[in-house]
Amino acid sequence: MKKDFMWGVATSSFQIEGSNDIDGKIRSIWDEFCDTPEKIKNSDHAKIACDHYNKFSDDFNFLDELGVNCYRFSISWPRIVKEDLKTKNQKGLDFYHRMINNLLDRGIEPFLTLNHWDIPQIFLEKGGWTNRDCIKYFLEYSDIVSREFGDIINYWITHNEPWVISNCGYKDGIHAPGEKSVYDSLKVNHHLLVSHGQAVPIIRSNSKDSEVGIVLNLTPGMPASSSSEDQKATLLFNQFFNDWFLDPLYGKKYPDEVAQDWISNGLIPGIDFINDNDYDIISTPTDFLGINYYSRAIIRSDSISESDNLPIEIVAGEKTDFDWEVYPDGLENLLIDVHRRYSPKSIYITENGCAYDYPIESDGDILDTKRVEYLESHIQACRNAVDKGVPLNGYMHWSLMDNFEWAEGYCKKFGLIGIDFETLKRTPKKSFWKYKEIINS
Ligand code: IFM
Repeated sequence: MKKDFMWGVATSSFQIEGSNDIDGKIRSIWDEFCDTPEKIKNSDHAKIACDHYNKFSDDFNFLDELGVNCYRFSISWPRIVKEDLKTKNQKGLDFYHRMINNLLDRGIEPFLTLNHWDIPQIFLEKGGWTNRDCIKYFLEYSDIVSREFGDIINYWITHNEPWVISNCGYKDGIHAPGEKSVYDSLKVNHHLLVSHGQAVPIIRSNSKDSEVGIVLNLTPGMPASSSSEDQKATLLFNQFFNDWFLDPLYGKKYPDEVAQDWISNGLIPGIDFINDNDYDIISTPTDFLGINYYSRAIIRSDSISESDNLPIEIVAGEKTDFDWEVYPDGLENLLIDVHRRYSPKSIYITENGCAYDYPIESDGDILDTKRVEYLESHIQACRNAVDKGVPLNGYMHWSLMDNFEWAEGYCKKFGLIGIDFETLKRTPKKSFWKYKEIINS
């Protein structure tokens, strides 16, 4: 890897900070969702989470120990504005000043994400992402944050995983705000992408010489067999999951086949929410693409019966606690494919990780051997892609520590550091020491 390769870990505000109602923070859609019965496993909530709000400096000692040179985090929008979504809440901004300065003092480069899902409840009440008029509030927020931190932040991310925001939040209803409409989810996608394109020049003008990008969760689909039905289903899956975002961000239109499929199945009346200039706005050039990679998807068509289809040729290998297959080759191939088809100037793996729950041994260790294997094999996949010419400039593991995994509460553990959520004691796992060794070598 290059000498200046970015090695880091990633987190997000709502998942780790806690202190959800102090220092002037207004309510977020995730506070609301957690308070709604039966939305979160075990009725978990994030009022304390990892208490990172109070413990960030101790947590950053672990970054020093690891030897990372970057750290990806997100700003909580509801912390830094008042109910009018225009007036700054200085106490919230001051928290992030303390945090960022703490990182900079350690020589660690902060990657700042503006939207990692915990948006103000009042934004939703004004219409939220389904209402095009609400884009202006996100731009206002982007302006406030980039003015405030423009001279100290060099890496900006507009949105994290628009696919998850729209599909889990507006189509499947399993994330806040819990809506279930295919049409609305597509509108949300579109407005997220337009707001991204409009935020880029605002951030650039407030933060000269910085790099600005967006983060997509990409999951390559592969046909379960060579039948034409499985091939067709795979094409539609890839257009829905990956190309729906990559195509417009890199100068094309939304992919047609999947849109026609939704229309002919009566799921949507049409794609009638695109204004004249939108494609130009969405494809505003960026400095990097952030890719979150966890797994691949093996696609089996449901348009014919199993007995009429060809036998399955690809079977998923080992799976993590989230039931996501461990498939490092998918990362190498994805990087090569994205580079070949879209040529982003620069790519960062902004998330990659696995959910495994391991107990604390009697000597105090957490021997998460499967995470160690996952880490090593996926970093090797990155290395292979770099050797094949992909402009991959960094790898950030998800996540620094176990945290609030959205609808799954605290039962899915992604951390390099284990957290006892009763005592908040931190315990670096075997994978933590392995990652340190990899970075140092
Ligand atoms: O925890 C999430 C994160 O917030 C976004 N990307 C996927 C992670 C694991 O599910």
